[in-house]
Amino acid sequence: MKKLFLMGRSEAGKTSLMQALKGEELHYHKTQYTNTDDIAIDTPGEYSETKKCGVGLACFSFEADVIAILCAADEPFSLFEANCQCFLNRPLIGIITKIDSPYANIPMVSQWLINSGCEQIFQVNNLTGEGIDTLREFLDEEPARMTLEEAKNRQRMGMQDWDMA
Ligand SMILES: Nc1nc2c(ncn2[C@@H]2O[C@H](COP(=O)(O)OP(=O)(O)OP(=O)(O)O)[C@@H](O)[C@H]2O)c(=O)[nH]1
Ligand SMILES: [Mg+2]
Repeated sequence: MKKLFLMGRSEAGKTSLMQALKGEELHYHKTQYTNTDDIAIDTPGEYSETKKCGVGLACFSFEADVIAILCAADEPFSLFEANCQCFLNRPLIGIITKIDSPYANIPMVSQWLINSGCEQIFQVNNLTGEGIDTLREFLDEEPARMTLEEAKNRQRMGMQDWDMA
């Protein structure tokens, strides 16, 4: 299973998504620290919201196979600028939560995530589990393993490590 790294503003639904992926009943738990000892790496929203902590996101992300920017469908603006994938050496996906919100604007949030460089976008409702299976199937695919030499060759050709050679 691919190890997922979650970043996004506080209350976006990162911890709820982890609980939904594990098939747990949702229970509120404010994330206050980051650890790698779970199916995904959950981060406090404040890391994404605070410039001084933001660099920690890049460091922690190296423990993961895939990075997700998580945005709730009813967020008023995106915290993440264009081409965020440039500071990450991992594939970047977007996850839109709270698709059930009466204020959801999925086309707008999708566009933000595309602008930020997300290769794929998933839509989920953590409360009902809608969309969770599709995300789980994607995560269940084993990440491609390669040698350092193979990775360096791809980089020399201007490719991402995970691009098909
Ligand atoms: N309607 C709806 N509510 C959701 C959904 N996902 C999460 N929530 C609610 O949003 C609130 C915040 O969820 P969390 O998962 O704690 O958010 P977080 O991103 O982990 O927040 P921090 O730990 O502060 O970074 C909780 O009350 C959840 O029940 C969703 O898909 N739909
Ligand atoms: Mg949390």
